[in-house]
Amino acid sequence: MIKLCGFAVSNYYNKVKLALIEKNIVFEEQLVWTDKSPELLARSPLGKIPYIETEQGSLCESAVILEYLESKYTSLPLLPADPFLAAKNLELITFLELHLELLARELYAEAFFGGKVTDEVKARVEKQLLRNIKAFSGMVKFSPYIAGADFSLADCAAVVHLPLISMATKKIYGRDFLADLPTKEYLGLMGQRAAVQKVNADRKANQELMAARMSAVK
Ligand SMILES: N[C@@H](CCC(=O)N[C@@H](CS)C(=O)NCC(=O)O)C(=O)O
Repeated sequence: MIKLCGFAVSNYYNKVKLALIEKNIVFEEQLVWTDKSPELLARSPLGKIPYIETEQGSLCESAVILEYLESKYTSLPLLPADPFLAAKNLELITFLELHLELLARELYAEAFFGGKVTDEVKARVEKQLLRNIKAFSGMVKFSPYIAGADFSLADCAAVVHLPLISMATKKIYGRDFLADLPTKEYLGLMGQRAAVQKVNADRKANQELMAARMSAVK
């Protein structure tokens, strides 16, 4: 059985978890904090989560994990059958993660974890993020799913990343940089899915666990 390892506050963890649930794959979860233990580093060389355990060994990097799940579990595909359309779907995910989420991530320390981000970083992220969101806006469909008429892997990514980008930019710059996109309607629609409801409920529970763990360390 597939074991999904990591913690449910993580957007990348939840992206994989959504795909597992939507594809009706039997899996179990193992709570792993990013403590950089030798056991973790043996499975995920940079100590990042998520990773999965399979009968053949472990796999890290959520994009690779999703590709593996798509090719191994074919009965409920989350990518179009047409190779070009499948690639367009993956293009959307890569673009969102590389050019939006990874930039917004530079704000998370201050936006979510009580840390500080320098004015220099804030100014650079603002400029690049606004440019990249404009480009991203030309790629997304929201009709009603992010890549078109069908629920797909791109939705598994969008549902977990878009709210974080909105929250982080609201917190740091006082306005939601995604405000011109129909994210509210989209996330409302996604919130009707049982898989999304489960992932969100588990995230909230894990958030409390994480807060308790952090205050115990202080
Ligand atoms: N590119 C990775 C990103 C994973 C990632 O950034 N995970 C975060 C949690 S959301 C993490 O493990 N952070 C701890 C660290 O970087 O040490 C993926 O797609 O799996």
